[in-house]
Amino acid sequence: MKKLVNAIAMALAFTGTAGALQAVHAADYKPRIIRFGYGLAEDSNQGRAVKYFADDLNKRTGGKLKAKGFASASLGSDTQMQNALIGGAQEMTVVSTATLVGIVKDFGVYDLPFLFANEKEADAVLDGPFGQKLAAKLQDKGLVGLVYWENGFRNLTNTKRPVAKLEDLQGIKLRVMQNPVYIDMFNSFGANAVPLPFSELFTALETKTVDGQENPVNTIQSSKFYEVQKYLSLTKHVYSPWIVLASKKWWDGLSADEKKAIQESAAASRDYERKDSREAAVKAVDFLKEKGMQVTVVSDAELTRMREKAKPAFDKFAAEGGADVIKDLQAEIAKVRK
Ligand code: KDG
Repeated sequence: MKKLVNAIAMALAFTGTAGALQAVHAADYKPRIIRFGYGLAEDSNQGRAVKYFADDLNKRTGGKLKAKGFASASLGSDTQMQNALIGGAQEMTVVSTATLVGIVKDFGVYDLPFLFANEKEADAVLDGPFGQKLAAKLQDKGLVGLVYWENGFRNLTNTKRPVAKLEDLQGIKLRVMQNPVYIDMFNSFGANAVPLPFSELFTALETKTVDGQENPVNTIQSSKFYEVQKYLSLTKHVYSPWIVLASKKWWDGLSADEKKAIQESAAASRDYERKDSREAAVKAVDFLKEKGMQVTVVSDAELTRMREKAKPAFDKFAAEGGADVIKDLQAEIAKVRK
């Protein structure tokens, strides 16, 4: 009897596999190589998520769609890769939404300080109607926004002094992303904001072209900024999303099955990346302390002062056409907070 049960189980398993294989073969997948460029190191939360996406897509399409990750801005900076996608010279990338403001200005809303209180709010808004509607605006510009990943809450580092209050930022040359909200915000804090591409940041810190920078702790760890930065201040001043992009020129040539497979693998990679990034962030501060960084937890009172100081940056973004998108985003956040 046992032998019969085993035989039936084997037959069912074989049928199941055969069924899955049949589904893959029936789907309209052509053998394709997908160049997926990104800015962080291969051994980073960003690099691990690109690998996860590539493995998942390869499996999902029976080896037909092969994404190849190119780490450390080897295909160019965020803006250079965006332009390569628009021109059809590269298929995919993942970038900070902050670098998209030259293409769709409304993405600057994500750079406003102290918007999201936690990851739950960020996930709900980014994956909900607001985030999807904003991503859809990229289509007219030659880009397809697939999913958001988590870059994370941003914190300050520098070589000059511990930053526990606004006055400690006075005169510090602080590298920021090439984005008017970041430039205005840190100048209003009393720092000297220096916009630079991420790919030039480590060298700028090493040569003391700038005194400091601000990024999530995962990036401070994976980009080894602890080798050239002494002081870390946990401000969590902005929640920074990454967005996974495809070239619209390339995307429009894909079959419906190929688009579906890429969208499913992108969604699976989003869930993996957020979990991986949050687990890594919990351990990153202790790692950075072990590497000799002096960590300052900035008080809520000081964070309130920073929020007030950043108001001109907020108001300027609103006055320059951002008022509606700020209102819409704040309404979505309020729904999650209820
Ligand atoms: O390529 C780097 C980007 O993915 C992102 O990490 C940018 O946060 C960023 C920064 O500070 O430039």
